[in-house]
Amino acid sequence: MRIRIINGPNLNLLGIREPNIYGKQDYPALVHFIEEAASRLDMEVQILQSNHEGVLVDWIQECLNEWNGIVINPAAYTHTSVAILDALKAVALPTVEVHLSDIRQRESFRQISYAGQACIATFCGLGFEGYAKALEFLHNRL
Ligand code: CA2
Repeated sequence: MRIRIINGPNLNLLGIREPNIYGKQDYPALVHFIEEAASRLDMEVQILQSNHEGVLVDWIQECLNEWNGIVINPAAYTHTSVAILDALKAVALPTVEVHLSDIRQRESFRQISYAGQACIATFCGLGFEGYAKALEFLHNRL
């Protein structure tokens, strides 16, 4: 099973600030964590990160006929991007949304998720573990 993992803006800066919200570990540690979780489940993953909305849309579109599912943390674009929502709807692959923090308990503008409307599950507030849960969910589902 081949899963593309797409991370949005500023996640590459993990660990440098706001450790109380996003944890102390950096982005390479997140990549390592996801690779270990995928290997335990015998899943093939490709882990990508971009700060650019259009690049994220391109990566979602490319999944068509190439990948079996998507795990996405659109970061700030979660709360603004109809383009990402439309791309997820267009490819219509099983997609799981992940957020390190619990966006439901934060500022009101973070409580709206456009991308989440095209996702079959959401894991938020679990830190890195949310990515492992997302992979397990897709593993059981596919
Ligand atoms: O909780 C999440 O995973 C988020 O998707 C993370 C985003 C935020 O905009 C979403 O509302 C929730 C932020 C990504 C990283 O932001 C940083 C902020 C300060 C220092 C380093 C990273």
